[in-house]
Amino acid sequence: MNKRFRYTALLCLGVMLCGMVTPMDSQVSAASTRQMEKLSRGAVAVKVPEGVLVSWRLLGTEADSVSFNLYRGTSKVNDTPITSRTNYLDKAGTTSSSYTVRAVVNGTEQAASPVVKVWSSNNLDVPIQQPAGGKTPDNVSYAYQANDASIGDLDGDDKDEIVYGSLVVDDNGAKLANTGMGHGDALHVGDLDPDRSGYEVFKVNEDKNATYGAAMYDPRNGNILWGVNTGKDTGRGMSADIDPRTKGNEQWAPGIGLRSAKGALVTNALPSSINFGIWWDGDLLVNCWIIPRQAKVKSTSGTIPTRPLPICLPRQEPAPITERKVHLPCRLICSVTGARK
Ligand SMILES: [Ca+2]
Ligand SMILES: [Ca+2]
Ligand SMILES: [Ca+2]
Ligand SMILES: [Ca+2]
Repeated sequence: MNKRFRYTALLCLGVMLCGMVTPMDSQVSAASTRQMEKLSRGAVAVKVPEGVLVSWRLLGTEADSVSFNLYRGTSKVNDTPITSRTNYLDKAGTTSSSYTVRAVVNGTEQAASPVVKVWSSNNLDVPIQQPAGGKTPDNVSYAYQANDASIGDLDGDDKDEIVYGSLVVDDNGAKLANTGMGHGDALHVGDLDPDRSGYEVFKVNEDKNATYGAAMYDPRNGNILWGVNTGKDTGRGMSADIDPRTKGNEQWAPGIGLRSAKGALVTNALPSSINFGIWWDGDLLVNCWIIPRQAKVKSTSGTIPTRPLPICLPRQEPAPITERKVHLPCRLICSVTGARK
């Protein structure tokens, strides 16, 4: 059951936060020494054509063996405890329904979560506060943008480092690493290669003279793990686990094809989107987000392709790339109301 996928309803939040998708691993180890935020069950109920989809968090402190009961008012919705996911489609739900979730541990139902009502809209705006700019000590002007940086504990010392372009800044403000390859329009930080300890960064580079138009590197020291020379401004790049045939994330960008976490060429056929990924359909593979729709990553038949094929499906209704740029939904897609495991 530890392979089960638990997720909340997709919430494409209108947060203009970040130009870099940062699929950090949200799994929390109970043994971690990092301070854990005390989170509620985080239930969310949204109206869908088939009823009401209710989703909730699996807490980082909960065992894989936990199951759940879902209540609409005082009526239990599910026949047997929900064991395979943290969401449930209540076909009898309406916009006036309200829900609670109860964990079941060793056959005993736990306390009910706070009551939640069905959202009046299936999206949630999260406004941000942009700090004012200023001058550095050496009198250089600066301003903040919400897409400036990604963060994570990259060196394992339980403090967060900052990834800013090719630079990695240690938690004390000192340089931790720098690939020296300058600016890029997209980077991804996470455990992209589970065979290597720690996190990896996959980044595309704008400088056509950069050694690599796209490269994966170790953020602890800037060492390039693999890269592809494209000889051009490589303005788009994605990293997500979209193909179960190769372990860990796949990486793709114009001019590099689809690459495994080790940099091996999987196929030259690029997925139909190089913008965003999202866990959408309840399994462990990431789906590509294409405006105004999301496309399944896997074969629509549910079987694993036996030969290299474009992985993101469907590819019909292609939008001109300029249109896709204009219609990017937001700068960051993430689960802020739930958790996956
Ligand atoms: Ca750290
Ligand atoms: Ca550090
Ligand atoms: Ca790794
Ligand atoms: Ca994979």
